[in-house]
Amino acid sequence: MAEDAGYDQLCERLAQQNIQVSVVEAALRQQRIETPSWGYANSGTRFKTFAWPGAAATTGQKIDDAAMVHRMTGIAPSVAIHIPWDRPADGDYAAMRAYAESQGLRLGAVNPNVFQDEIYRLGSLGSPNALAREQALADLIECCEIMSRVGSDTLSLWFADGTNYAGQDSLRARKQRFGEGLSAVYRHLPAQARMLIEYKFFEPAFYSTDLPDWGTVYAMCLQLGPQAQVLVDLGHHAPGVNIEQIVAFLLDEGRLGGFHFNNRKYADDDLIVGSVNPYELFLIYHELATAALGSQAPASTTARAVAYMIDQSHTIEGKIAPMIYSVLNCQEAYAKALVVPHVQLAEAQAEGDVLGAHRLLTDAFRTDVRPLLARIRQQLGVPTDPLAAYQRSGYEQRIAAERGVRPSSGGFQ
Ligand code: PSV
Ligand code: MN
Repeated sequence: MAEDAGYDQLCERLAQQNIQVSVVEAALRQQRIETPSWGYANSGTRFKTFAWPGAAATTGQKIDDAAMVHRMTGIAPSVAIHIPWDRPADGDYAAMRAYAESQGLRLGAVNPNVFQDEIYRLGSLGSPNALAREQALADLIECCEIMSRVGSDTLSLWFADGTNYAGQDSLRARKQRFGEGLSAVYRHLPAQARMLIEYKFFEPAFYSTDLPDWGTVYAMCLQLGPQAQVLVDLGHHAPGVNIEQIVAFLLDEGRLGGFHFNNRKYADDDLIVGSVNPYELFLIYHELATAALGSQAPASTTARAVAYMIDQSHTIEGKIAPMIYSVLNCQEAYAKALVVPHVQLAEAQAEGDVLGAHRLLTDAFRTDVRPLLARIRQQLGVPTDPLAAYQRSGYEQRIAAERGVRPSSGGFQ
């Protein structure tokens, strides 16, 4: 009842601001967030991994958990895979895909791991060791083939490459090796597929990182071609960086490929997205929603094709519940971005009404969109309080009893 009153009040306010509720609701029903297979397995810090009872130990279990997140939220219908962590022992990717589909899920971005083999001590594509570069290329090309087998159109690349000490390697040579390596991978991309390239300013390399920022990756993408786009991981910037401005720039240039959502206080903390800075998440969604609802190409088409993915590894808060909470935080941020009165905002901006424009935006951020989200969840046929429903479902207790405590994970079974 209270929810209905809240919903009616919100609709009234939106009508006054000439915002069509049907457009907002349709956008929310179409929202999609991909969850990461690695987020369901045990992982930790460099100090300790606290094994969570029932955490997924096989790719089959990761798929089961991702499917549960989708059943609770209705907007997380795909799961990203990481190779070799999710490589099937028998190489049967068709079986993996079929299993995911039987659980109502799609396999999403394929993430090659070219950072854990011994040969990658000095890097992968940027390594001074030609054998390491060859191995990396082979691993990356394997992922292009896996994409075709699992029906994925997204190759999501992140490289741990860099140096720890000044003088350790030639910075220009590393740049050139990356240019050559990425071009070779680009030639193996399946037709219509995209290659999303992630940057990170430090870690695990501490002196230089080969792809440290969006500008470097953007320049590489321009050389590679239109199928190469930039992936923004919210944890991969120095403190204080204006991420929404990076998003706006890349949208306007048609080169924003996707997101790895998470939140950070200090470095690449991998915390629940929106837990530290929900305002930043809202401002990012504001850029995306403004572009997607508008008609100015290439920003509008680019915004509509963005791959929204979560990249989080929870260490002490469980696995599935924090993933659900993360999806809900993205949904709430998007809903708030959708209730920004764009026409009035543009007018205030054009008039140079600094405070007026700012207030329009912050009023939208302060709007209680929960009654609207409850309505959307009813429309999607999922619980109105997904987190509470998950906690009541008994799933957590069941997987803890069935799977036990398994410190490591890997392989589709
Ligand atoms: C690296 O910090 C990263 O963000 C990359 O996306 C990896 O693929 C992922 O985390 C998991 O290691
Ligand atoms: Mn990432």
